[in-house]
Amino acid sequence: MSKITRRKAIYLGSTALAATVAAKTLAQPPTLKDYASKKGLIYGSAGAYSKLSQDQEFADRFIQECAILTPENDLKWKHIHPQPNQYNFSRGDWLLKFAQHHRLKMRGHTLVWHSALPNWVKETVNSQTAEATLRDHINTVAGHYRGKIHSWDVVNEAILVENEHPLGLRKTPWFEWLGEDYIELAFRAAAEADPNALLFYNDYGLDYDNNYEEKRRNAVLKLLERLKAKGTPIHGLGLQAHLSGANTRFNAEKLRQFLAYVASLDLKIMVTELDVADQRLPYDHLERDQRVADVYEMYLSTVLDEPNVIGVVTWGLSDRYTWLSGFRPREDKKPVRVLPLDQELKPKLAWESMVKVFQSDSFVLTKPPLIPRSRFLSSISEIA
Ligand code: 9MR
Repeated sequence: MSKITRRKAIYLGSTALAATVAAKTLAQPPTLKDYASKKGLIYGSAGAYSKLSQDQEFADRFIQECAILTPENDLKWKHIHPQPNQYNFSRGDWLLKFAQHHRLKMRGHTLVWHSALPNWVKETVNSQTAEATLRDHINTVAGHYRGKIHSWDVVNEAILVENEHPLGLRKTPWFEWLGEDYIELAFRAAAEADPNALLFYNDYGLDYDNNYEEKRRNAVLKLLERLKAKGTPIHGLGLQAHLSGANTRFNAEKLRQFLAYVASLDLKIMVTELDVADQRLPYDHLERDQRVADVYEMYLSTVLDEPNVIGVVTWGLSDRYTWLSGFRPREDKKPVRVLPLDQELKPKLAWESMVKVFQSDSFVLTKPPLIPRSRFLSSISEIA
Protein backbone atom coordinates (compact mmCIF):
# COMPACT_ATOMS: atom_id res chain seq x y z
CA MET A 1 0.00 0.00 0.00
CA SER A 2 1.41 3.42 -0.87
CA LYS A 3 1.94 6.07 1.81
CA ILE A 4 -1.06 8.08 0.64
CA THR A 5 -3.37 5.11 0.62
CA ARG A 6 -2.06 4.03 4.00
CA ARG A 7 -2.74 7.49 5.48
CA LYS A 8 -6.15 7.50 3.92
CA ALA A 9 -6.93 4.17 5.51
CA ILE A 10 -5.98 5.52 8.93
CA TYR A 11 -7.89 8.76 8.34
CA LEU A 12 -10.94 6.78 7.39
CA GLY A 13 -10.02 4.68 10.38
CA SER A 14 -13.54 4.73 11.70
CA THR A 15 -13.90 1.38 10.02
CA ALA A 16 -12.15 -1.43 11.79
CA LEU A 17 -11.38 -3.10 8.48
CA ALA A 18 -9.28 -0.22 7.18
CA ALA A 19 -7.31 -0.18 10.41
CA THR A 20 -6.70 -3.91 10.26
CA VAL A 21 -5.58 -3.76 6.66
CA ALA A 22 -3.28 -0.83 7.40
CA ALA A 23 -1.78 -2.54 10.45
CA LYS A 24 -1.22 -5.73 8.51
CA THR A 25 0.47 -3.88 5.69
CA LEU A 26 2.64 -1.85 8.03
CA ALA A 27 3.66 -4.94 9.96
CA GLN A 28 4.73 -6.87 6.87
CA PRO A 29 8.48 -7.34 7.39
CA PRO A 30 10.83 -7.65 4.42
CA THR A 31 11.32 -11.15 3.04
CA LEU A 32 13.98 -12.95 1.03
CA LYS A 33 12.79 -11.54 -2.29
CA ASP A 34 13.01 -7.99 -0.89
CA TYR A 35 16.53 -8.41 0.44
CA ALA A 36 17.65 -10.10 -2.79
CA SER A 37 16.12 -7.47 -5.03
CA LYS A 38 17.95 -4.69 -3.17
CA LYS A 39 21.10 -6.37 -4.45
CA GLY A 40 19.68 -6.65 -7.96
CA LEU A 41 19.09 -10.39 -7.51
CA ILE A 42 16.02 -12.49 -7.90
CA TYR A 43 15.11 -14.99 -5.19
CA GLY A 44 12.58 -17.78 -5.46
CA SER A 45 11.84 -21.42 -4.88
CA ALA A 46 10.76 -24.60 -6.54
CA GLY A 47 7.11 -25.37 -5.89
CA ALA A 48 4.72 -28.11 -6.92
CA TYR A 49 1.15 -27.78 -8.16
CA SER A 50 0.08 -30.44 -5.65
CA LYS A 51 1.28 -28.28 -2.72
CA LEU A 52 0.64 -24.72 -3.91
CA SER A 53 -2.91 -25.56 -4.96
CA GLN A 54 -3.81 -27.44 -1.76
CA ASP A 55 -2.01 -25.72 1.08
CA GLN A 56 -3.22 -22.12 1.27
CA GLU A 57 -1.02 -21.19 4.22
CA PHE A 58 2.03 -22.42 2.32
CA ALA A 59 0.99 -20.68 -0.90
CA ASP A 60 0.51 -17.39 1.01
CA ARG A 61 3.98 -17.66 2.51
CA PHE A 62 5.42 -18.63 -0.87
CA ILE A 63 4.26 -15.43 -2.51
CA GLN A 64 5.58 -13.35 0.39
CA GLU A 65 9.09 -14.75 0.11
CA CYS A 66 9.50 -15.49 -3.60
CA ALA A 67 9.87 -13.44 -6.76
CA ILE A 68 10.29 -16.49 -9.00
CA LEU A 69 8.79 -19.99 -9.08
CA THR A 70 10.30 -23.12 -10.60
CA PRO A 71 7.74 -25.88 -11.14
CA GLU A 72 9.41 -28.75 -9.26
CA ASN A 73 7.97 -31.52 -11.42
CA ASP A 74 4.99 -30.31 -13.42
CA LEU A 75 6.82 -29.39 -16.64
CA LYS A 76 8.85 -32.59 -16.85
CA TRP A 77 8.24 -34.96 -19.78
CA LYS A 78 6.44 -37.55 -17.68
CA HIS A 79 3.84 -35.01 -16.55
CA ILE A 80 3.47 -32.75 -19.55
CA HIS A 81 3.89 -35.26 -22.40
CA PRO A 82 2.46 -38.50 -21.00
CA GLN A 83 1.68 -40.13 -24.39
CA PRO A 84 3.32 -39.65 -27.80
CA ASN A 85 0.54 -37.41 -29.09
CA GLN A 86 -0.75 -36.06 -25.83
CA TYR A 87 0.36 -33.00 -23.94
CA ASN A 88 -1.05 -32.06 -20.55
CA PHE A 89 -0.53 -28.42 -19.68
CA SER A 90 -3.13 -28.15 -16.92
CA ARG A 91 -0.76 -28.13 -13.92
CA GLY A 92 1.85 -25.99 -15.66
CA ASP A 93 -0.83 -23.52 -16.69
CA TRP A 94 -2.18 -23.37 -13.14
CA LEU A 95 1.31 -22.60 -11.84
CA LEU A 96 1.85 -19.93 -14.49
CA LYS A 97 -1.45 -18.26 -13.58
CA PHE A 98 -0.57 -18.44 -9.89
CA ALA A 99 2.82 -16.87 -10.61
CA GLN A 100 1.42 -14.15 -12.85
CA HIS A 101 -1.40 -13.32 -10.47
CA HIS A 102 1.06 -12.79 -7.61
CA ARG A 103 3.70 -11.11 -9.79
CA LEU A 104 6.24 -13.90 -9.65
CA LYS A 105 8.35 -14.82 -12.63
CA MET A 106 8.41 -18.47 -13.68
CA ARG A 107 11.33 -20.70 -14.65
CA GLY A 108 10.96 -23.62 -17.02
CA HIS A 109 12.29 -26.97 -15.78
CA THR A 110 13.23 -28.89 -17.88
CA LEU A 111 13.13 -29.59 -21.63
CA VAL A 112 15.75 -32.34 -21.92
CA TRP A 113 16.63 -34.74 -19.12
CA HIS A 114 17.40 -38.46 -18.94
CA SER A 115 15.09 -38.80 -15.95
CA ALA A 116 11.32 -38.37 -15.49
CA LEU A 117 10.77 -39.66 -19.03
CA PRO A 118 7.47 -41.42 -19.72
CA ASN A 119 7.82 -45.10 -20.67
CA TRP A 120 6.72 -44.49 -24.25
CA VAL A 121 9.95 -42.61 -24.99
CA LYS A 122 12.23 -45.57 -24.39
CA GLU A 123 9.70 -48.01 -25.84
CA THR A 124 9.01 -46.26 -29.12
CA VAL A 125 11.73 -43.71 -29.98
CA ASN A 126 14.80 -44.77 -31.97
CA SER A 127 17.74 -43.05 -33.64
CA GLN A 128 15.61 -42.38 -36.75
CA THR A 129 12.79 -40.68 -34.84
CA ALA A 130 14.65 -39.12 -31.90
CA GLU A 131 15.38 -35.77 -33.50
CA ALA A 132 11.78 -35.20 -34.60
CA THR A 133 10.49 -36.30 -31.18
CA LEU A 134 12.80 -33.97 -29.31
CA ARG A 135 12.04 -31.04 -31.64
CA ASP A 136 8.31 -31.62 -31.36
CA HIS A 137 8.48 -31.66 -27.56
CA ILE A 138 10.56 -28.50 -27.31
CA ASN A 139 8.51 -26.61 -29.93
CA THR A 140 5.28 -27.57 -28.25
CA VAL A 141 6.22 -27.01 -24.61
CA ALA A 142 8.47 -23.94 -24.93
CA GLY A 143 6.06 -22.65 -27.62
CA HIS A 144 3.07 -23.07 -25.30
CA TYR A 145 4.77 -20.85 -22.71
CA ARG A 146 6.38 -18.52 -25.24
CA GLY A 147 7.03 -15.07 -23.77
CA LYS A 148 5.98 -16.17 -20.27
CA ILE A 149 9.11 -17.87 -18.97
CA HIS A 150 12.04 -16.06 -17.36
CA SER A 151 14.53 -18.85 -18.03
CA TRP A 152 14.41 -22.44 -19.25
CA ASP A 153 16.64 -25.25 -18.01
CA VAL A 154 16.96 -26.46 -21.58
CA VAL A 155 19.30 -29.36 -20.91
CA ASN A 156 19.60 -30.86 -17.45
CA GLU A 157 22.43 -33.05 -16.12
CA ALA A 158 24.20 -34.00 -19.37
CA ILE A 159 27.49 -34.75 -17.59
CA LEU A 160 28.32 -38.04 -15.86
CA VAL A 161 32.07 -38.63 -15.75
CA GLU A 162 31.71 -42.23 -14.61
CA ASN A 163 30.20 -43.06 -18.02
CA GLU A 164 33.79 -42.73 -19.28
CA HIS A 165 32.97 -40.79 -22.38
CA PRO A 166 36.08 -38.77 -23.34
CA LEU A 167 34.18 -35.50 -22.90
CA GLY A 168 32.49 -36.59 -19.69
CA LEU A 169 29.07 -36.79 -21.36
CA ARG A 170 26.30 -38.83 -19.81
CA LYS A 171 25.02 -41.72 -21.92
CA THR A 172 21.40 -40.64 -21.84
CA PRO A 173 18.83 -42.02 -24.29
CA TRP A 174 19.12 -38.76 -26.28
CA PHE A 175 22.89 -39.12 -26.40
CA GLU A 176 22.65 -42.75 -27.53
CA TRP A 177 20.25 -41.80 -30.34
CA LEU A 178 21.70 -38.47 -31.48
CA GLY A 179 25.22 -38.17 -30.09
CA GLU A 180 26.47 -34.97 -28.48
CA ASP A 181 24.57 -32.86 -31.02
CA TYR A 182 21.33 -33.36 -29.10
CA ILE A 183 22.46 -30.62 -26.73
CA GLU A 184 23.01 -27.96 -29.39
CA LEU A 185 19.84 -29.04 -31.18
CA ALA A 186 17.83 -28.56 -27.99
CA PHE A 187 19.12 -25.04 -27.39
CA ARG A 188 18.45 -24.02 -30.99
CA ALA A 189 14.92 -25.43 -30.88
CA ALA A 190 14.25 -23.67 -27.55
CA ALA A 191 15.52 -20.35 -28.92
CA GLU A 192 13.17 -20.67 -31.88
CA ALA A 193 10.20 -21.61 -29.74
CA ASP A 194 10.72 -18.85 -27.15
CA PRO A 195 13.17 -16.17 -28.29
CA ASN A 196 12.70 -14.17 -25.08
CA ALA A 197 13.54 -16.78 -22.48
CA LEU A 198 17.04 -17.07 -21.06
CA LEU A 199 18.34 -20.52 -21.97
CA PHE A 200 20.29 -22.40 -19.29
CA TYR A 201 22.38 -25.54 -19.03
CA ASN A 202 21.69 -26.92 -15.53
CA ASP A 203 23.74 -29.41 -13.51
CA TYR A 204 24.69 -30.64 -10.03
CA GLY A 205 27.94 -31.66 -8.36
CA LEU A 206 29.93 -28.53 -9.18
CA ASP A 207 30.41 -27.24 -5.66
CA TYR A 208 33.01 -29.13 -3.67
CA ASP A 209 36.77 -29.45 -3.72
CA ASN A 210 37.27 -33.12 -4.53
CA ASN A 211 38.54 -34.99 -7.61
CA TYR A 212 35.11 -36.06 -8.68
CA GLU A 213 33.56 -32.60 -8.71
CA GLU A 214 36.74 -31.16 -10.20
CA LYS A 215 36.24 -33.51 -13.15
CA ARG A 216 32.60 -32.52 -13.37
CA ARG A 217 33.47 -28.80 -13.34
CA ASN A 218 36.02 -29.36 -16.11
CA ALA A 219 33.57 -31.35 -18.20
CA VAL A 220 30.88 -28.68 -17.79
CA LEU A 221 33.29 -25.90 -18.73
CA LYS A 222 34.39 -27.75 -21.82
CA LEU A 223 30.80 -28.40 -22.81
CA LEU A 224 29.97 -24.72 -22.39
CA GLU A 225 33.03 -23.75 -24.40
CA ARG A 226 32.06 -26.08 -27.26
CA LEU A 227 28.50 -24.76 -27.28
CA LYS A 228 29.65 -21.15 -27.32
CA ALA A 229 32.23 -21.88 -30.04
CA LYS A 230 29.43 -23.23 -32.25
CA GLY A 231 27.35 -20.11 -31.70
CA THR A 232 24.69 -22.03 -29.76
CA PRO A 233 22.04 -19.77 -28.20
CA ILE A 234 22.88 -20.50 -24.57
CA HIS A 235 22.70 -17.75 -21.97
CA GLY A 236 23.56 -19.28 -18.65
CA LEU A 237 24.71 -22.02 -16.34
CA GLY A 238 22.41 -23.26 -13.59
CA LEU A 239 24.17 -24.44 -10.45
CA GLN A 240 21.81 -26.85 -8.76
CA ALA A 241 23.79 -26.65 -5.50
CA HIS A 242 22.35 -29.60 -3.62
CA LEU A 243 24.80 -29.17 -0.76
CA SER A 244 25.51 -31.22 2.32
CA GLY A 245 25.96 -29.91 5.85
CA ALA A 246 28.39 -32.72 6.61
CA ASN A 247 30.69 -32.07 3.64
CA THR A 248 33.68 -29.99 4.69
CA ARG A 249 35.43 -30.02 1.32
CA PHE A 250 34.40 -26.53 0.39
CA ASN A 251 36.99 -24.31 -1.26
CA ALA A 252 35.73 -20.79 -1.89
CA GLU A 253 38.63 -19.84 -4.12
CA LYS A 254 38.23 -22.82 -6.44
CA LEU A 255 34.52 -22.33 -6.79
CA ARG A 256 35.04 -18.61 -7.37
CA GLN A 257 37.57 -19.34 -10.14
CA PHE A 258 35.17 -21.75 -11.79
CA LEU A 259 32.46 -19.10 -11.81
CA ALA A 260 34.86 -16.53 -13.21
CA TYR A 261 35.58 -18.90 -16.11
CA VAL A 262 31.92 -19.46 -16.76
CA ALA A 263 31.37 -15.69 -16.70
CA SER A 264 34.29 -15.19 -19.09
CA LEU A 265 32.32 -17.21 -21.65
CA ASP A 266 29.74 -14.45 -21.48
CA LEU A 267 27.25 -16.60 -19.59
CA LYS A 268 24.96 -15.67 -16.75
CA ILE A 269 24.84 -17.90 -13.69
CA MET A 270 21.92 -18.79 -11.48
CA VAL A 271 21.73 -20.94 -8.36
CA THR A 272 18.78 -23.08 -9.39
CA GLU A 273 18.12 -25.79 -6.77
CA LEU A 274 19.82 -24.81 -3.52
CA ASP A 275 19.33 -26.89 -0.37
CA VAL A 276 21.58 -28.25 2.37
CA ALA A 277 21.08 -31.89 3.40
CA ASP A 278 21.32 -32.50 7.16
CA GLN A 279 22.30 -36.19 7.14
CA ARG A 280 25.07 -36.94 9.64
CA LEU A 281 24.49 -33.65 11.48
CA PRO A 282 23.57 -33.67 15.19
CA TYR A 283 19.91 -34.04 16.12
CA ASP A 284 19.94 -30.89 18.28
CA HIS A 285 18.03 -28.24 16.36
CA LEU A 286 20.23 -25.31 17.30
CA GLU A 287 23.45 -27.07 16.38
CA ARG A 288 21.96 -28.53 13.22
CA ASP A 289 20.34 -25.32 12.06
CA GLN A 290 23.55 -23.43 12.72
CA ARG A 291 25.61 -25.78 10.55
CA VAL A 292 23.05 -25.75 7.75
CA ALA A 293 22.90 -21.94 7.96
CA ASP A 294 26.69 -21.70 7.86
CA VAL A 295 26.73 -23.71 4.66
CA TYR A 296 24.10 -21.45 3.06
CA GLU A 297 26.19 -18.45 4.06
CA MET A 298 29.53 -19.89 2.94
CA TYR A 299 28.19 -20.98 -0.41
CA LEU A 300 26.15 -17.88 -1.24
CA SER A 301 28.77 -15.40 -0.14
CA THR A 302 31.19 -17.08 -2.55
CA VAL A 303 28.80 -17.44 -5.46
CA LEU A 304 27.26 -13.97 -5.18
CA ASP A 305 30.72 -12.46 -5.42
CA GLU A 306 30.48 -13.22 -9.16
CA PRO A 307 28.67 -10.34 -10.88
CA ASN A 308 27.22 -12.60 -13.58
CA VAL A 309 25.07 -14.36 -10.98
CA ILE A 310 21.50 -13.16 -11.45
CA GLY A 311 19.53 -15.06 -8.85
CA VAL A 312 19.04 -17.78 -6.27
CA VAL A 313 16.34 -20.44 -6.24
CA THR A 314 16.05 -22.87 -3.34
CA TRP A 315 14.65 -26.35 -4.02
CA GLY A 316 11.67 -25.75 -1.81
CA LEU A 317 10.95 -23.01 0.69
CA SER A 318 9.93 -24.82 3.85
CA ASP A 319 10.92 -28.10 5.50
CA ARG A 320 7.23 -29.00 5.19
CA TYR A 321 7.88 -30.05 1.59
CA THR A 322 11.30 -31.17 0.43
CA TRP A 323 12.54 -34.01 -1.77
CA LEU A 324 15.31 -34.55 0.82
CA SER A 325 12.82 -36.08 3.29
CA GLY A 326 12.57 -39.04 0.92
CA PHE A 327 15.91 -38.97 -0.89
CA ARG A 328 18.31 -37.99 1.90
CA PRO A 329 16.50 -38.89 5.11
CA ARG A 330 18.30 -38.59 8.43
CA GLU A 331 19.77 -41.70 9.95
CA ASP A 332 17.64 -41.10 13.10
CA LYS A 333 14.51 -40.79 10.90
CA LYS A 334 13.78 -37.35 12.42
CA PRO A 335 12.34 -34.68 10.11
CA VAL A 336 14.98 -32.95 7.99
CA ARG A 337 15.74 -29.22 8.49
CA VAL A 338 17.25 -28.21 5.17
CA LEU A 339 15.42 -25.15 3.79
CA PRO A 340 15.03 -21.47 4.81
CA LEU A 341 11.70 -21.96 6.65
CA ASP A 342 10.78 -24.69 9.13
CA GLN A 343 7.71 -26.91 8.89
CA GLU A 344 5.62 -24.20 10.57
CA LEU A 345 6.79 -21.73 7.91
CA LYS A 346 8.91 -19.81 10.44
CA PRO A 347 12.29 -18.44 9.32
CA LYS A 348 15.25 -20.52 10.53
CA LEU A 349 18.91 -19.60 10.86
CA ALA A 350 19.30 -20.55 7.19
CA TRP A 351 16.81 -17.79 6.28
CA GLU A 352 18.80 -15.34 8.41
CA SER A 353 22.04 -16.37 6.74
CA MET A 354 20.55 -15.76 3.34
CA VAL A 355 19.38 -12.32 4.42
CA LYS A 356 22.83 -11.62 5.84
CA VAL A 357 24.48 -12.50 2.53
CA PHE A 358 21.94 -10.54 0.49
CA GLN A 359 22.61 -7.54 2.75
CA SER A 360 26.32 -7.95 2.89
CA ASP A 361 28.76 -5.63 1.19
CA SER A 362 31.56 -8.13 1.53
CA PHE A 363 30.88 -9.46 -1.93
CA VAL A 364 31.98 -6.34 -3.66
CA LEU A 365 31.64 -7.67 -7.17
CA THR A 366 35.28 -7.62 -8.12
CA LYS A 367 36.52 -10.35 -10.41
CA PRO A 368 39.54 -12.26 -9.08
CA PRO A 369 42.40 -12.53 -11.57
CA LEU A 370 42.01 -15.60 -13.74
CA ILE A 371 44.70 -18.21 -13.26
CA PRO A 372 46.05 -19.51 -16.59
CA ARG A 373 43.55 -21.70 -18.35
CA SER A 374 46.08 -24.51 -18.74
CA ARG A 375 46.48 -24.73 -14.98
CA PHE A 376 42.79 -24.55 -14.30
CA LEU A 377 41.43 -26.99 -16.83
CA SER A 378 42.86 -30.46 -16.92
CA SER A 379 43.29 -32.02 -20.35
CA ILE A 380 40.30 -33.60 -22.03
CA SER A 381 41.64 -37.10 -21.43
CA GLU A 382 41.63 -36.42 -17.67
CA ILE A 383 37.91 -35.77 -17.58
CA ALA A 384 36.66 -39.34 -17.64
O1 9MR B 1 12.41 -32.73 -6.29
C1 9MR B 1 12.10 -33.53 -7.42
C2 9MR B 1 11.38 -34.79 -6.98
O2 9MR B 1 10.13 -34.47 -6.42
C3 9MR B 1 11.19 -35.73 -8.17
O3 9MR B 1 10.67 -36.97 -7.72
C4 9MR B 1 12.53 -35.97 -8.87
C5 9MR B 1 12.37 -36.81 -10.15
O4 9MR B 1 11.63 -36.12 -11.13
O5 9MR B 1 13.11 -34.74 -9.23
C6 9MR B 1 13.38 -33.89 -8.14
O6 9MR B 1 13.98 -32.71 -8.61
C7 9MR B 1 15.26 -32.86 -9.23
C8 9MR B 1 15.35 -31.84 -10.34
O7 9MR B 1 14.29 -31.99 -11.24
C9 9MR B 1 16.69 -31.96 -11.08
N1 9MR B 1 17.79 -31.88 -10.17
C10 9MR B 1 17.73 -32.77 -9.00
C11 9MR B 1 16.42 -32.56 -8.27
C12 9MR B 1 16.37 -33.39 -6.99
O8 9MR B 1 16.42 -34.75 -7.33
